[in-house]
Amino acid sequence: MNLREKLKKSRNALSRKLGMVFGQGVDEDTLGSAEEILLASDLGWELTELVLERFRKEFKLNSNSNWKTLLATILEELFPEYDPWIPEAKPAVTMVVGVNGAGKTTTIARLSQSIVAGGETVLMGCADTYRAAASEQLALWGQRLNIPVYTSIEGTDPGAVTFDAIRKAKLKHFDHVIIDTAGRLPTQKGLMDELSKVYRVAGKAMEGAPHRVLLVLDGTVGQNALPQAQQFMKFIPVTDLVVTKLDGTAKGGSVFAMARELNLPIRYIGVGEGADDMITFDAEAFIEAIVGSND
Ligand SMILES: Nc1nc2c(ncn2[C@@H]2O[C@H](COP(=O)(O)OP(=O)(O)OP(=O)(O)O)[C@@H](O)[C@H]2O)c(=O)[nH]1
Ligand SMILES: [Mg+2]
Repeated sequence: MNLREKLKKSRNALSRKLGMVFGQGVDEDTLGSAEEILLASDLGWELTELVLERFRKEFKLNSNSNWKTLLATILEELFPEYDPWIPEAKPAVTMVVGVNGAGKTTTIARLSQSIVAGGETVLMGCADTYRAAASEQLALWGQRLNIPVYTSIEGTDPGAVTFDAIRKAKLKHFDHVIIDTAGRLPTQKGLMDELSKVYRVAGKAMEGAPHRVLLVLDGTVGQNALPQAQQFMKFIPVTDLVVTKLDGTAKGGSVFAMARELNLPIRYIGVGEGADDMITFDAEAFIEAIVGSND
């Protein structure tokens, strides 16, 4: 996959524009214009100021510094190194949560596909029981990718489906089970309590489950996804982040703010609607794709 191409909008908004501004050199005037560009790229106020401060310092010392190298260095320092997730339990239970339409179901399909490609087995469980269309959507992915899906009829208790899916995965010796949940807003208290319940029920079906909780964030929402994410984290112990739809936005800079503010590893990013349009997040590659050389 050509990540640069997929992240073109963000690269144009950030790197190309900065290139035009810094073509005249880095000074107070051009830093003022850079501020606008960084904010428009959705880096957020705090990070924007941090970047500008580092630029001021560096260019005072050495006016011949390379702004791209410097920016890439600053951004890379924002991402702590996280160990890869290596599940010990079998089945390893992953629960996927997030607001409506964030890309949860698509993420589950893609993740399952990559697990199968790696030679392991996975059961996709649908605890989004409010809409018949939700289980149909997951079932359709299952058919397309040839991956088994556990669903129940509309209106079933999401906890019950979660319990049964995990039990089935255990009984049939699946390596992974991934539980899809209904989209919800953190302001919907009843639905958020229900999510906590699904989480607890998973632990009853299997000790230690769920072994990870992925919070899926819509990249086109950018900075505004942050307060929502923080609310989710109050109800359920989120362990990892997924940022989707980064192909459709110029706000790729928000990924840096998400990593910093939420202090959780970003594991995957979505860069398209297809089954292959998700990649394991790599800070260096991501930065290279949006800061890298000009077109
Ligand atoms: N362009 C683009 N579209 C995406 C990406 N990920 C998901 N989508 C689209 O976003 C829409 C919603 O995706 P779903 O996976 O159904 O989202 P969801 O969170 O399961 O939605 P609900 O179950 O309704 O809460 C679909 O049209 C997806 O094709 C992505 O990385 N890029
Ligand atoms: Mg869904």
